[in-house]
Amino acid sequence: QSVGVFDSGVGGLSVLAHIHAQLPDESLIYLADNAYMPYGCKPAEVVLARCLEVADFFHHKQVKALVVACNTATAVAIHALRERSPIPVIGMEPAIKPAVTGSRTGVVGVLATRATVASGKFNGLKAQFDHHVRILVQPCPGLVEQVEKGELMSEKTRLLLLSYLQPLLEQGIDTLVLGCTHYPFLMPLIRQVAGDDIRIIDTGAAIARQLQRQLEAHQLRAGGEGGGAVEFWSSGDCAIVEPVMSQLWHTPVMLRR
Ligand code: DGN
Repeated sequence: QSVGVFDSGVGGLSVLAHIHAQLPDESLIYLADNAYMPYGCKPAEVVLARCLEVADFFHHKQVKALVVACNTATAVAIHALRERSPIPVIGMEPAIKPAVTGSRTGVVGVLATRATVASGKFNGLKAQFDHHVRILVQPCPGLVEQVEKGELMSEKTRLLLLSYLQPLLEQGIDTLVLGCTHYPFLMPLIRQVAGDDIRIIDTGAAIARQLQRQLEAHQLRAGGEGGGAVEFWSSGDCAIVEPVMSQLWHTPVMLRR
């Protein structure tokens, strides 16, 4: 039995990479829901309905656990997915707690999509910590699209990122939380713009550890024989998505639809 992993597009590959490294014997099925990309600027009902359809796809694949490798989808759909699903469902959450704990300046930045930033789940999380430090939240429309095009280092991406990061840097952040699974692919550019002194937190590794704990707790860990295969699916146009996935996965990907 495989573990299912999905995102609105290619961003969740940043999480998939951590899972594959942490649990190399687990077979994985990744679905990029490109036909409905981006989730980040759609109304919550639309994202929720889509997530339930994606969950049906994985139900037919008989996966043993589901990872929602998208902060936006987690923020709007994780409760509904857990309610309807007998298997463990693991979601993303911007890593505000570790960011706050480690901040020296007491000013922390969070980059995320508009939908994540507008969600009750995110605001509830933020409210737990913003007495201790200032949490500056920056929605970043357009960044997901740049990653979907594979434009990780282009001038257009750099200028967009600069416009989002500059105000945070001017207000003295020392820590930056990547609250969208697409953004780790922009790490080299974020480093270039933000400099070496800023601590950048990506949640992918923590999610992989959480998946491991859940699989162990439910006695669902792979036996070790013949596992470790990764299957890639997309609801979008494979001719467009496949090259970008191959670029981000650092290996030619055979995409199914
Ligand atoms: N990768 C998604 C996230 O983590 O929020 C965002 C994708 C989108 O559709 N905007």
